[in-house]
Amino acid sequence: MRYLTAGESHGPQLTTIIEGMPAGMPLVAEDINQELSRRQKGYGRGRRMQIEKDQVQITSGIRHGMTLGSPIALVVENNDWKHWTGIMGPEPLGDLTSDEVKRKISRPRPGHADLNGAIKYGHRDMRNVLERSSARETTVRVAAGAAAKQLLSLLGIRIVAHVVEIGGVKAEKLEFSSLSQLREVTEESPVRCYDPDAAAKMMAAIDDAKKNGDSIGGVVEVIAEGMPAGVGSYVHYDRKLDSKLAAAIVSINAFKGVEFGIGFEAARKPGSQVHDEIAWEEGRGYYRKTNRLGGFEGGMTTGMPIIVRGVMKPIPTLYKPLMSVDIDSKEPFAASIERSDSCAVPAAAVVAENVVAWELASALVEQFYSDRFETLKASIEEQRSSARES
Ligand code: EPS
Repeated sequence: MRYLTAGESHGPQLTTIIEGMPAGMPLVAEDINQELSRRQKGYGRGRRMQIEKDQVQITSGIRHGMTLGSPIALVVENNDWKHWTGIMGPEPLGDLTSDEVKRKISRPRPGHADLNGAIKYGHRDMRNVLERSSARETTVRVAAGAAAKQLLSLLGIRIVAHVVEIGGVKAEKLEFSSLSQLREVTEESPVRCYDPDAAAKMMAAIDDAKKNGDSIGGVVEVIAEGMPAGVGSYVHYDRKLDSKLAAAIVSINAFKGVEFGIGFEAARKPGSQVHDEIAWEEGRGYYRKTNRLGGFEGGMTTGMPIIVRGVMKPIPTLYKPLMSVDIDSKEPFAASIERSDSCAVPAAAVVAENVVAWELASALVEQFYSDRFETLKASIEEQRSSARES
């Protein structure tokens, strides 16, 4: 499966075209809208989220609530577009020079794509970069992920993301009884955190950052249960599923790192405290007594829960701007101030959940017969039972 996205943050709409989704899978707009609305929430979001109410339009690939096997096109309109038509429209400038276009940006924000993008494409107005590098694009990545989540859920695979750290405040590793319980609790938390004490401190840290014109980052964790063992590959570097998940996480705007299971702790522990002992039980088949490796061995799933964490840096758009250089005059200046979020970690958790879902669904579709959803389901069932008996 693959997808492309198109669209600028203040342009008319965001679009994605998904290819390779099996035919005969139930999928309706509501499945996608639920995910879009989850992504819009979160303590620390800025005013833009009050303007938008993201709703998908399905313009191809689905008929009478079922996938057809043809490309699925999904569109989400930007409500803010009506305020930006003159600035962002596709029509030629007419009598205006590009310098006279409102909201021109010549002062790149440190940490953002602005300067490198301008150098790459030769843009003099860095709005040409900002508009596409904006995290607004994650709206349709989530829309594509929502379709993938539907596929996983129909195959009995559940996936939940939660926030484990914001601005240096770490959540306690509290036990949860099931992924449904984790989902239920974190869905009610304004920062998507399971630990209520840490959540309160995270919100206070976000308030502080906002008051100081600053921004803060954090860590999100995605857990997926029910993947069959043996998905991915040890024979080809580019088919290792953990590497695909790592790339998906780091491709989210502002994400700078990724770890699986105990992650970087593995560097500090002996092998006997890193690897997971193998056991077998009638009816259940093979399992690991612990899950320190986070569901992967040799680039393939072990059948244990997949646990992947991503690190998000603070958003680079600051009300208290850092110093930069004006690309027209080459004079030092305080970087441009653009309206932004002081913390988008809770929203980014939803993005992480959806991009991981995409990679898992995509790996299943690649590995098993997948033109028809029913046959995909049957081949995965067969793989599950042969893994139990082998
Ligand atoms: C973003 C800046 C803000 C965020 C935006 C990402 O938008 P605006 O420039 O319109 O205030 O709200 O995120 C979204 C619009 C979104 O849907 O997540 C940025 O510069 O990356």
